[in-house]
Amino acid sequence: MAKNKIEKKVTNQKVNDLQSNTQNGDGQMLTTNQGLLINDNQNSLKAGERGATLLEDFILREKITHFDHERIPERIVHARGTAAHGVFELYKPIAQYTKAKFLNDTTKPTPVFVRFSTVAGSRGSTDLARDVRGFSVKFYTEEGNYDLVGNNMPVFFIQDAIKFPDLVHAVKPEPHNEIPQAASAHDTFWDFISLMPESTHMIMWVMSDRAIPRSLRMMEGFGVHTFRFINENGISHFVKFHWKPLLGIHSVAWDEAQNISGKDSDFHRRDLWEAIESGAFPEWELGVQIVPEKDEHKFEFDLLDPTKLIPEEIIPVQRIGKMTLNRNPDNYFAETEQVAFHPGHLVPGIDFTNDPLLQGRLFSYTDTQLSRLGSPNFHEIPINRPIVPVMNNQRDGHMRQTINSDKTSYQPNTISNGCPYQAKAADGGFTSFTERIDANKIRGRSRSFLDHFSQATLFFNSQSEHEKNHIINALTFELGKLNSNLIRERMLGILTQVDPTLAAKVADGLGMPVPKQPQYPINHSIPADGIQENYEPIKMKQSLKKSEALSMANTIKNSIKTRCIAILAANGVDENSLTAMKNALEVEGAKTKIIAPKLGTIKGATGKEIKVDMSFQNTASVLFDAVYIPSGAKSAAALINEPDAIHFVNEAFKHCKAVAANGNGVELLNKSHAANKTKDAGLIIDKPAKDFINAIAQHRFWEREQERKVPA
Ligand code: HDE
Repeated sequence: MAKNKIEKKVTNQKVNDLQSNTQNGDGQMLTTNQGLLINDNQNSLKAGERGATLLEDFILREKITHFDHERIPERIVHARGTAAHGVFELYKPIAQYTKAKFLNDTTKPTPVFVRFSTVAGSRGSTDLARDVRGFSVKFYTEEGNYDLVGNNMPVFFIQDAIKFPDLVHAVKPEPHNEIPQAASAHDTFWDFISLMPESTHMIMWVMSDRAIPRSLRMMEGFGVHTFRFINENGISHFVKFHWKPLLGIHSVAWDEAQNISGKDSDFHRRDLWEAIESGAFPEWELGVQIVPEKDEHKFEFDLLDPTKLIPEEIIPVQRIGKMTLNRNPDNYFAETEQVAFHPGHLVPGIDFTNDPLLQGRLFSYTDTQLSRLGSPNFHEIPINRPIVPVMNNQRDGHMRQTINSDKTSYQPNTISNGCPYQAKAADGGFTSFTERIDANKIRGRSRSFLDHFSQATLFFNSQSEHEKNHIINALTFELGKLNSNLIRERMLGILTQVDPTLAAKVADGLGMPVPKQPQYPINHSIPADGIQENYEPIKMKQSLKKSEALSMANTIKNSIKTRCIAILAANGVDENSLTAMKNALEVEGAKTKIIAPKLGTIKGATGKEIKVDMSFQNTASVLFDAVYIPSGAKSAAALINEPDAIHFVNEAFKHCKAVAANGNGVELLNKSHAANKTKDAGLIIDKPAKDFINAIAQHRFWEREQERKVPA
């Protein structure tokens, strides 16, 4: 009798309640996927000790079959990514613009999951490719998931979604030999770009240092398109989204980027991971530029054109909240790889505009998840699940997780009392913005989209001298890699429309004359009015000549938090000179590593043992932000005898980093290309730690590039 009672209890309990979804294996025995305990995980089942393996070995077959199917198709674009969890905290409600609850409640932080990515390379490609970075944020709000799927550049290459497959085919490795990986410096990319004058503004960004960030934590993010905010009264405002990093916007040098790709192709991924592990949580402020509906046409460009930005001088960015990334994923595949973003994951109070690029994206993202994640049930994967219940009549499909226990899977119904029922707008039901549309159905482009150069010129003119030089060098590098002179010539023609000096300098680097006029493709884009002879790009009035916000030179430079400083030392190093600087740097939040000729320990001048973090064999100066050489006669002499130590200093100097030396440490400096550069503000010789700290906060001394070329 008693036994029966227990059995009944077990049968009545829902199986799901007995199941667990997380597996960390702690203290557990090995099982098959059916929960069978495994007794031997070393040997397959054989006919005799040396015999053939038996087909009946279901344990072997289950294990290998699962392994064979471990990979899923990588993303067509943005395949290489890294992600983190965090929270978004609102500063003050913005009910005047939007009814979105998470933008009105300052008391509840909204959980987020953020995935950063490069665009062109495959999943295993290098982090430091010259490329746009994806910046996708999933807000798990109480009204469902809201995804802000943006980039680290505020504009895009093309104006219409129909060109996206062409763009991506052009930038991906060339189809005949799959070369080059994660690089735009090849014929097909520039062939396409030279025929797409609308990409010129974006090209300025991609050739700038924005395309080689020092850290994912030190780059801006942008929603790119103009979106809409809708308030409780149904009033719409246009909005552009910005993410502003609290560590400032910083980049590396191009030569450095190429070296990092070899020395540590996971550089950005590791940097993000380590910062979060160490408690130095990356932070961005969410900014919005707001344009009232009535001002839609008051700009010198079209708000719907994704190749244009709204200069911050014209519409300031209001900072409305802060995002902090505070937890690394537990499992790369389950979270970072399986997360599925979509610009169409909206909440009430946020809506689209008719930007033709955005409109195309709204189709693409669900479609891509179907082939990548293999099922319309991708929203059930834990990382994609909203924090609110999902109630609808969608059913079944591959890998369905939900066990719907009701009888009805249709609506309206009476059997389930009409449930789940439609939400009224007043109860938070989503309603699209009522936009008046009265138009002919046409395949064409608005004439207001034909200004392809004014903002490219604005961007170039807003750069500091060194940033301009980097753009010129990047274009010379990329176009120099081409096999086709015709493509180079077409690109030079386009550059003449941005800035004559830019075109002249790139042409000079390529050993080519500047073309007299650009050649535009025939039938490139036919304006909506169909007057074909007017399809050529036009230049509109651009009243603003310069925008401070577009130059990284104007970024915050007041902190050395999370910067990595190399301390070069060998036996005989002066312990005080080493530890005083090390401590001073660490107090400011920097990370230091002691680098010596060999791993293990070194002995200080007074005999104290000092642990070595890295040796010249397993690290490189490109992985650090600054270098310090402490005093100690024996140590300096040993380092001078170490070609790798001199190379380390040369490279740091070449990449315009702060380099400090005290006492005998200066002797090593004098053997390097940094020798006798007393006027260089980034060389800190026999000065207190605070001078070095201030120099590191400047990030780089780019002016050094002009003064002295270092053959490192
Ligand atoms: Fe995407 N894009 N995109 N894109 N995009 C994808 O979706 C697409 C565009 C962006 O971390 C894909 O899930 C089309 C602009 C990011 O998982 C795919 C068009 C911007 C990510 C896709 C664009 C972006 C993607 C591939 C032109 C900046 C990575 C995998 C109409 C605002 C998301 C996936 C992540 C990913 C399509 C243009 C940003 C194929 C058709 C503009 C950050 O659906």
